[in-house]
Amino acid sequence: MKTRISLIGAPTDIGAGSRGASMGPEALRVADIGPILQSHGLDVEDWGNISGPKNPWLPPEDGYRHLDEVVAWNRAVHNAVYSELVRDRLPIMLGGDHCLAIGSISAVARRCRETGRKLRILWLDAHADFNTSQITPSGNVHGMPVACLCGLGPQSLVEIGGVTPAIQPEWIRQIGIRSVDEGEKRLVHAKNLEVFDMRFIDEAGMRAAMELALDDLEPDTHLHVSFDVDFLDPEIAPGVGTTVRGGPTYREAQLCMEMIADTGMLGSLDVVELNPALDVRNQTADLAVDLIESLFGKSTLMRIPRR
Ligand code: 5AB
Ligand code: MN
Ligand code: MN
Ligand code: MN
Repeated sequence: MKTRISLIGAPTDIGAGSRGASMGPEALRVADIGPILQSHGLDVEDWGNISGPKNPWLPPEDGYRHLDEVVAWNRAVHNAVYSELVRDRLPIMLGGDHCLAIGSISAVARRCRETGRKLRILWLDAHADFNTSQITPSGNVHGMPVACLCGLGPQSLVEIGGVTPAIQPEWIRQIGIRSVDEGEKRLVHAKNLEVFDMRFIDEAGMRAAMELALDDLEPDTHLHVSFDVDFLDPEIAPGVGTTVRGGPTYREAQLCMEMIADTGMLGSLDVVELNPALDVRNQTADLAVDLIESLFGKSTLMRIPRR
């Protein structure tokens, strides 16, 4: 796995339905994300925050809230993430709301096209984020990034990576899903998204879900993790805008991260939807950093039991 990491803050809630995700990057820094990763021997550069338009907080127009501003932020994220990939570093995009994954993943896909590598995306989330302007119940673009990346969205967003669509639905595995809107559900089925929802995790377990989500990786596959913090059960992660009960427990989330780390193939990461305005004593940021440590290989394994 790459050990050279670049932190890129993207302080905006431009695509969200509640304000506050714009404070996410600072909360993750207060939770010591940089120094903690460094303590595991990783080379960490913190690039500070990129900038973009302020949030005018207006109602949706033609099915999108703040489309122009969302495009501007995603262009900035795309450029920042792409530059770090070209420098052969592992970018961690600190959101910000989840609309920013359009910028980061389009950059990763562009770099994979140039280097001839396969791309696998793990989408850790309570939500499928597969809405379009026709079917969205809210107009909030943080509910649409997966659709936009697959080419279903406004021209200005789907073309950010140069080639449209940026990715294919087969490249994605969604994990932890438990809230999908009616029209969105039909689209998920129509496009054959591979979803390991909470029902699957309840029945088969996180281990089986992750084994399937990580199977058939090739030695040079680029693994991108898009970590929406509302993936986690709200009992342990209250600091998000759109809580949905019944998410992974602390141990299930740890196992998920540990199994990703074991592949040694992590190439880029988004940490999004953390909302410090709704958090209690920064506990959700602390938890996110704890899980990210596991994602980078901190193991809780002390001893291998033998019979
Ligand atoms: B998140 C909802 N499906 O489209 C919508 O947090 C919620 O990035 C989207 O996963 C949640 O507004 C977006 C109801
Ligand atoms: Mn979500
Ligand atoms: Mn999301
Ligand atoms: Mn959310």
